[in-house]
Amino acid sequence: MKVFVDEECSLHRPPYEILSGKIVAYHETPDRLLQIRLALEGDGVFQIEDADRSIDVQRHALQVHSVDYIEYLESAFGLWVEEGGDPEGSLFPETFPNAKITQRFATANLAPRSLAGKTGYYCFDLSCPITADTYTSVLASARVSLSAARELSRSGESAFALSRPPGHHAGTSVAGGYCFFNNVAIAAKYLQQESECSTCCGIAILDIDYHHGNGTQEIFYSDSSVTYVSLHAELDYPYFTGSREERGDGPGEGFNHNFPLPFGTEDGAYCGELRKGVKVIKEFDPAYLIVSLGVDTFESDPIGAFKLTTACYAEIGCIIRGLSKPTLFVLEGGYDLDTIGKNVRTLLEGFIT
Ligand code: SP5
Ligand code: ZN
Repeated sequence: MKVFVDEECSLHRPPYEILSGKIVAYHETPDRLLQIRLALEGDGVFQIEDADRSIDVQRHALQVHSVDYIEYLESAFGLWVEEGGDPEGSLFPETFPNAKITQRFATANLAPRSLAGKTGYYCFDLSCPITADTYTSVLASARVSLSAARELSRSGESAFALSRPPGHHAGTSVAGGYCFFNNVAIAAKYLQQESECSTCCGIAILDIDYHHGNGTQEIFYSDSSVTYVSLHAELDYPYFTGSREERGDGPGEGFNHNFPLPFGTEDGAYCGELRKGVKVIKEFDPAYLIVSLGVDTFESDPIGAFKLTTACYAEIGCIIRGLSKPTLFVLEGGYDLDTIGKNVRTLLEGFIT
């Protein structure tokens, strides 16, 4: 299997985030990519390939994200430094446009004109600081995803996008949960455009990250050509999305499927729910499958609370293979550096063998 990479994915390196009121070391680090790459290379099972630098990433990102959001991400850090921000520092929001203070007022749906206002408007938590290198890595991450998608559309061969920052929490106009561009959504739109019949090119997105992919759900919520299936922790971050009742809207009704699971979920129960999700995808019969691949479901993950073992990842790979679809795997979360490489490799090997 081909594995796509781009060294610019490792430039974004914020020193800290704020969780539970505490300044903590940033969980989503470049070492995550390094550990996975070390586990995949060396014995010829996986072929590492550089992403194509000539891809116009912004043009593809515009199929998913609003132009004002993209322009904000590109320009925010420079504007902040012009206002006196530390060139070595991180731009964080200080307020958010909570609907309870904005929704009754006429101007409240317009992007604020101040940089501080925009920084809260385009973000929903304190895990997406913007540094000098952030946008370079955001582009690189989507480029890796697009390069792997292109491999899939040209050869029909399944591929893995080994990229960061991750994407599934990023919505049309909002960053959060370490995510800025929604790499999976950008790949899905690309695959539809490349296919001979874009309106009938069904795509299934299977999200097995520990957290609900609120961004991916939002982007395709009214879209009947993309079915979104997510297994995630019921009572954990991002807290406001991911219930079973969220089934899609308008033409997209019935094409969004959430499987919220309890804290402490173990291998057997997880695979049982995964088989239900896979059944939904089988009935949808997509042209392509995209997997939001997070291994923060592992028992020793520092921010997840499921209890999956490494053996379970082999089973997950095998269950996904049962769909017999050209499959694009895109990295999302997984924060235990000692096991992330082994777990990703075990899942991909379960899929190919
Ligand atoms: C892509 C991805 O996996 N993003 C996850 C972002 C999660 N951010 C909030 C984490 C909340 C952690 N709660 C602390 C529990 C410590 N035991
Ligand atoms: Zn996650």
